Amino acid sequence: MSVHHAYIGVGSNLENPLPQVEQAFAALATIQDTYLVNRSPLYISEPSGPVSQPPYVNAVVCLETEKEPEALLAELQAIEERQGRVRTIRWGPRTLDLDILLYGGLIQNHPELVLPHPRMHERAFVLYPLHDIAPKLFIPGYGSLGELLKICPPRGLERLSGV
Ligand code: ROI
Repeated sequence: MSVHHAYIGVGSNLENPLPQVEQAFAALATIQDTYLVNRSPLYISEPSGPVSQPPYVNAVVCLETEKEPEALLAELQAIEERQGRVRTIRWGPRTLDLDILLYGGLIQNHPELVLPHPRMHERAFVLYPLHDIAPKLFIPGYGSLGELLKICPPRGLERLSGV
């Protein structure tokens, strides 16, 4: 059984986002054959995308897991559902969004799960919290996290101190 590092993007902008994200950390820590290694500070971020909606709370978590990517994705979707996620409009607001950003050095293009996450390299609300917990990370296909940060200003992004 091999162990992989998986980085998970966490986001919420409905129904009390701060407790939603804290509850998600707790739920991620209970996944079988998986260990929660680290979590980033929390950030408040302006919504990106075409739909007008409230600001997000965002963070990134590092997991060590024996689960295969698709099995891990199923666990994340179960947590989203338990926290009341309703999939309505694309790019719309959500109580909880859990995205697999990276799964070790894996590159895959399956329709149900593209790795690395196809938009992570241009999203400040992903790159900055990721850098807090893994500053030396290399994103397969995109380059070093440090270089990506240099071309992605932290616009509309505010780190909450003390968390
Ligand atoms: N914008 C921010 N700031 N944070 C998110 O987590 C987030 N998630 C999304 C879209 C709608 C693209 N915008 C976001 O899915």
